[in-house]
Amino acid sequence: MSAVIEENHHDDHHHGPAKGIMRWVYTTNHKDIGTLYLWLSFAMFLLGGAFALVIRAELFQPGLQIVEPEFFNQLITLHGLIMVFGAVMPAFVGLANWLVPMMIGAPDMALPRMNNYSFWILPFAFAMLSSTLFMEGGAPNFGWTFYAPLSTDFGPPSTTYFIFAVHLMGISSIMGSINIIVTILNLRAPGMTLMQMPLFVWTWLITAYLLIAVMPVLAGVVTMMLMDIHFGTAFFNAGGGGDPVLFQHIFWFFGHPEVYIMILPAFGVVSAIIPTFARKRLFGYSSMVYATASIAFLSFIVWAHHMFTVNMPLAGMLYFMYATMLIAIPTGVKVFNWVATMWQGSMTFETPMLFAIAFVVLFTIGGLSGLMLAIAPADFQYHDTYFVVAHFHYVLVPGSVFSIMAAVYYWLPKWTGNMYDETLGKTHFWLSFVGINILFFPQHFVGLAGMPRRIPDYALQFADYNMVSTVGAFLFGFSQIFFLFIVIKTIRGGKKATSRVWEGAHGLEWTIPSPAPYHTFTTPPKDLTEAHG
Ligand code: HEM
Ligand SMILES: [Cu+2]
Repeated sequence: MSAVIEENHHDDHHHGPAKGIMRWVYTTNHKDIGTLYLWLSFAMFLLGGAFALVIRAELFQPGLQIVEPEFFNQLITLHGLIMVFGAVMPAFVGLANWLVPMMIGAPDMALPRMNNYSFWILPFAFAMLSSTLFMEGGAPNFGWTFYAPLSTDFGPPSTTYFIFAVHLMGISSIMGSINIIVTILNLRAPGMTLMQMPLFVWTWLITAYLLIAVMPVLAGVVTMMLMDIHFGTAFFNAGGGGDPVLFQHIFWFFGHPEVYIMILPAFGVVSAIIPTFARKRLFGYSSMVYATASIAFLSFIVWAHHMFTVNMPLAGMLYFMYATMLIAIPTGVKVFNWVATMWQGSMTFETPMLFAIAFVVLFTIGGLSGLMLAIAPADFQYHDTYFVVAHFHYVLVPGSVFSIMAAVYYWLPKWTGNMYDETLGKTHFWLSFVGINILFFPQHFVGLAGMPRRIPDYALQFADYNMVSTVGAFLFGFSQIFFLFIVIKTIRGGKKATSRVWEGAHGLEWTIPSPAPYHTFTTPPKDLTEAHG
């Protein structure tokens, strides 16, 4: 084993990191840039979470007036935008930056300087988006889906800054995706074929293609909004010969693949963690790869399941209903393979594994409510209710966010050289697990009973469930401050981590010391036996 470490480790050709703040401004090192993305994502998660807690406080009881309805709309809009574009997406790009080069045995990302730019655009984009709260007329108030003509004809003046911020985020994502694709296709260690890559690398390769395909669509629709607002066009204005429903088609042609952009990398993370703590190779590696590719393909052809109530032709409704149900098949393959990997494994339940198992169980709950939403006639009842809010939070929070937390606990010892405190980790897990289910599970029922989303007040019969949900929100919210404490504590010190860290782990990143040296694999690894689980 140490021979493999020595073999794969010698990188005495390079100096260490520069000193001081300028290190982070000028860095082109994939590990530094990974760290920057992860901290930005955590900051955005806390900001988006704070907005969510104010919303939940307002919804604790009907008739409360903690915030004005107008401001409530702004908070919901910014919460959705910041959580999706500021928390979840940058977190996965951060993981890709840290892990992809190490997992394929490459010295760095293929385009290091572009990597620096891709990151440093984001703080400006989110500063601009958040500062709309303090602008005349307030922040965008039309939901994260910013439907026209609500956004174009009735939006606040800050809508233009929102559009600029979306353009910047898109440029960052597209540059980041080009970098990931070029790195994976060109910098793999000699002898590592595509079907030998760790699944996390596969999920990112496919996600990067999705991003390159749909971020320009997002840029297109906000540019058409800009034209309608400032240059007198009428793309989405029926009075001017335009079509408001056209906006929804273009938005969701981006929007649905977008939700898979937030979950495919999570599938990769879970596929790395479960084999490690089950001490068994991943079941059905190639079927996992094909399932990921088919989910990505199907994600392009189902967008109008978000629009069943716009009065589309029956044929269209039937097509989008059945096409959406098809996605359950490759997703089912994945869940089956994770369960089959655990089956008769010698399992241990360290914190990453607890988050990974919770991901499988709770994401499946989110998937099942997704299937219910796909049934077009039933969706007439569910559409724009809290059932939809419960659905997407189950796939996004115990889904994407739990996988990111699992990833942080799993690879933090490799990044810092220190083991985190297992008892604290497990406490954070159980607080999050209980909090998230108290928060979102009751929302299924008020939704089924007809409670609309995006309203600051509601009928009395929904009060009990909302009270419970708000208690869950604060429990979950505060346990994330605890998570921050655990991460900082681990960075500062703790039990030293070995190179392998986890006995059952597989992957080239576990063949180098912990903490991972500033430069790794400057000479391609020869021994690839460890390459994937
Ligand atoms: C941390 C715990 C979270 C809490 C307490 C929370 C709570 C909420 C609440 C109360 C709403 C408003 C629902 C309504 O009245 O219409 C909402 C909407 C939303 N949330 Fe969350 N959320 C959380 C995490 C997340 C995460 C991690 C994401 C995404 C990655 C997310 C994405 C969204 C989106 C997209 C909306 C819809 C916004 C809109 O209607 O325009 N949330 N959330
Ligand atoms: Cu969708």
